[in-house]
Amino acid sequence: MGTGKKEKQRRIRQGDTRDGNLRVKGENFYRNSKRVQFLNMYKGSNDIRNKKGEIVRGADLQDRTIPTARVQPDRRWFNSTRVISQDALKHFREALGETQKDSYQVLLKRNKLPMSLLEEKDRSDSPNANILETESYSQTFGPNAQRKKPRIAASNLEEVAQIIQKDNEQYEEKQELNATLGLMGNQEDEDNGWSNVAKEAIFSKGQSKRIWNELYKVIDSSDVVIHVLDARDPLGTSCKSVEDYMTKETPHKHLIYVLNKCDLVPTWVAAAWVKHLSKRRPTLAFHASITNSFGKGSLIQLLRQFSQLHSDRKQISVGFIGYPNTGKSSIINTLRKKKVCQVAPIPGETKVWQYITLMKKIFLIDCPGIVPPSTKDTEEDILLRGVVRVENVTNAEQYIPSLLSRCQVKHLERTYEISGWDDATDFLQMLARKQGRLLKGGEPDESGVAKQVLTDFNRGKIPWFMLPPEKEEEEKIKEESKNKERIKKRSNEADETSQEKKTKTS
Ligand SMILES: Nc1nc2c(ncn2[C@@H]2O[C@H](COP(=O)(O)OP(=O)(O)OP(=O)(O)O)[C@@H](O)[C@H]2O)c(=O)[nH]1
Ligand SMILES: [Mg+2]
Repeated sequence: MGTGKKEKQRRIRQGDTRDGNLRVKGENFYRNSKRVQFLNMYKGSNDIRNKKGEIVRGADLQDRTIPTARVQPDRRWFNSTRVISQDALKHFREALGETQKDSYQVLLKRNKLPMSLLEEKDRSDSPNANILETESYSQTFGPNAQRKKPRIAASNLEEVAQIIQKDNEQYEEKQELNATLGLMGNQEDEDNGWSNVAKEAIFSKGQSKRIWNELYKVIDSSDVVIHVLDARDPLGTSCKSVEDYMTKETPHKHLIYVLNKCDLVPTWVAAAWVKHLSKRRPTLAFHASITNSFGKGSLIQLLRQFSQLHSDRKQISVGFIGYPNTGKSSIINTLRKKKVCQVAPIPGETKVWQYITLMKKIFLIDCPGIVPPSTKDTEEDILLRGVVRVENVTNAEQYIPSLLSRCQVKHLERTYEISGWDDATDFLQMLARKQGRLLKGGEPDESGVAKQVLTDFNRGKIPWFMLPPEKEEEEKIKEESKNKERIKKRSNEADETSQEKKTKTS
């Protein structure tokens, strides 16, 4: 470091030929005010004494005079600064909780909100007693305490039994959910060589670990998940456990229903189902067909809206999930107006997930069909949802009675042009004779015909549909009133005839 002259010498010596306004070493050796203040702190730290050696003025830190300074009274001095009053918290919870639960509203920038405040702890698992929730503090403790005896949850044995039953049901539901949520608890039992029910292997289609892994891949990579339902039996083809999983683990993903195959049911049934399902989630009616579709415009419009919501992203992915054979791949083909996914009238056509570009900003993901394992579903339920390939079923005729119970007689009569059967066996025999499907010795080929009927049922040749719960009740009430009217008419007629007889005899 040196003065300007020395510095110039050094640069010449070292061959530094740069010119311009270079900062040279030691160019500015003046101290600025901050530095001066800092150094004075050291300087001024000595006390000043008089000749006798008494301190006249103490060093800075030895000074005894009390400065006039006041601390601002604020509760932040005494507490964590992240404090919110109970009222404000309650208000926040109510307002945001409502928005979060409403599937028609979207919370943007959720990670900037204190979402953890919304989650109230699951009290059922915590051993802490929450006395103050049932009794006020002053009634429980202190001189005015009124609580003498402990409160017992049940007053007699019956109530205890009820409580236990309720707990048990909750526990079983939880177990079932755990079994379906990828942990596949049921499967392990089967690996050990035993299971609760003897089930044919084909009835576990769509439940394998491989398919569930595909499902999780699809859910993980999509922002919008479209749950495809069969309009003929939407409740049967909905996967409750997957929905529960999504609301719990991925609440920020949008889940909507698409009611496919609307062409196979009357319009009023589709409308009733849309009304029923819309209470839970946004629902669209759809008919997948490349040439003659329904609902395509509104679905694309909805996807566009989602992509606008996430305009900060480069693209959004839309996953299609649902039971096998509900038409997930067909919907994708319809949206693209081109055959981009393999489609077949047999379940399990799509084997692995597949990415398809719909627009620059919207990607679609096709997923293999999944079947949530459930202990409640019977084999008939599974078969009649079109989950299983009919040709692999043994003794197909055993499922015909439940099939007949789901269809109306007039539809069966119209489809097969036969009438007047008593029961399922009679129906099959009649049909076999009509179609000339006989075995050796003139025996009707019941199992072959049964398989054909099942296939027709699943492919939509036989019209059938389930009604939403509200409609079902309405229909019941209507039928009851009709029956009553009929009975009234009959009794009136009987009265009239008896009166006529009386007049004749008199
Ligand atoms: N009538 C009618 N049939 C449909 C409709 N959508 C799909 N299908 C038929 O349903 C069958 C199954 O369609 P896919 O698209 O292969 O079903 P998927 O859900 O992809 O089935 P997996 O890949 O096995 O899970 C096909 O034969 C389609 O022609 C629809 O809206 N109306
Ligand atoms: Mg498919």
